[in-house]
Amino acid sequence: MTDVRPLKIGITCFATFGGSGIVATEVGLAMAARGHEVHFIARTLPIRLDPAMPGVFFHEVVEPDHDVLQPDGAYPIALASKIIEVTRRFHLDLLHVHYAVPHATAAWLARAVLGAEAPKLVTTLHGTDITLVGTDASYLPITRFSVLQSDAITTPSVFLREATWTRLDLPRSLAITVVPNFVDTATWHPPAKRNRRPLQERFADLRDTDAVLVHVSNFRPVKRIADVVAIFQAVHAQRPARLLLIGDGPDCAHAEQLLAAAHLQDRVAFLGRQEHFADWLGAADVFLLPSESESFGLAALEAMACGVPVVASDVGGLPEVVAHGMTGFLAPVGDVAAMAQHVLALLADRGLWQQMSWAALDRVARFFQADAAMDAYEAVYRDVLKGP
Ligand code: GMT
Repeated sequence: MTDVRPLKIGITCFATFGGSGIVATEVGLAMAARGHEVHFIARTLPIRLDPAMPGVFFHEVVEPDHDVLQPDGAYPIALASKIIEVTRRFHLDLLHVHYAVPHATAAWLARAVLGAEAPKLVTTLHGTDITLVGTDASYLPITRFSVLQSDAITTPSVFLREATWTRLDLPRSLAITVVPNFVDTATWHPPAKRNRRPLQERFADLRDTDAVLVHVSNFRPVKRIADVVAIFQAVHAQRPARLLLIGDGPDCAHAEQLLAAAHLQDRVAFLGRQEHFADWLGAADVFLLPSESESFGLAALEAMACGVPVVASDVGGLPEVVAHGMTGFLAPVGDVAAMAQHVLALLADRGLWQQMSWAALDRVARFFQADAAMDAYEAVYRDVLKGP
């Protein structure tokens, strides 16, 4: 008989602007909507989390104020302590942690303390936890150990599953379930009518014929912001264009410098961090994601859900999201000339653009629906709870 009782689920994630926190939050909210009780355990309220939703609880991880710990911080210990406290108070069935270190590590510690009362552990890996942090020689043993302590492991792409087996030197017999990231098409959809008014408010001299390119990220080196600028510069040299930059991070200032040096600062709007940017995507022609590495590329999926073709790097999990030649174009990492040509081809041929826009919507509807992802995660949860 299938076990259908509502579960008590603890979710741990980074609360900052970033794909892993967003996916964790959306999973938690969707599970609560399915009748489960969901406890978010994080340093701050994760973005996009509505703690007023029935069945959703938020538990803040506060690092104890001990002088001796001040200089070094004690976040993983504080997190493990909070997991212990929440588990004991609410009798959690399972913990679903997002991003290997320190979350799976803290969960392992909490479970060791909890012993027989320990909840099951599901770890979702997101990308840089394996490709960057996890393979840093000093973190590798702890990442590998923490991943191995999980009752179930998931990745958002086949690429990341492969990278996890290879880079952590794990046997392929170790089950890793691929659950692709997803979008809620009630939020991420094309506008009923293309509305350029918000653009006109940003750019007083905007013309109807100006092309609009968008990039969304955390502006870290892995996103290759200089390539975003170079692609935009090459496109703008051929036809008037505007660039919307959404998000914030260490490479924002560098982008500003590059744009100023190219005398393009008036053609660009820095919109900062935004929780919901579907309206901006609704006014866009092409989404740019020329990353160095990307386990999935959630921002590209959100653009596709809004009917915006994507031009991105042919790397990591991006080919699993963007179908080259159908919902956008892929080019080798760093090949800004090819990416600019792809953008220009899309801008020059409205028929091609429309075809790709529809294909993007169709691909999202077929492969990246929230409900299908929730069914997959629920199946993982039920499976681990059946185990010893
Ligand atoms: O995009 C980032 O660098 C943030 C990072 C994160 O950990 O929040 O995103 C990763 O997880 C997302 C959700 O699964 C993926 O869509 C991103 O592709 C992935 N980033 C990288 O692999 C660089």
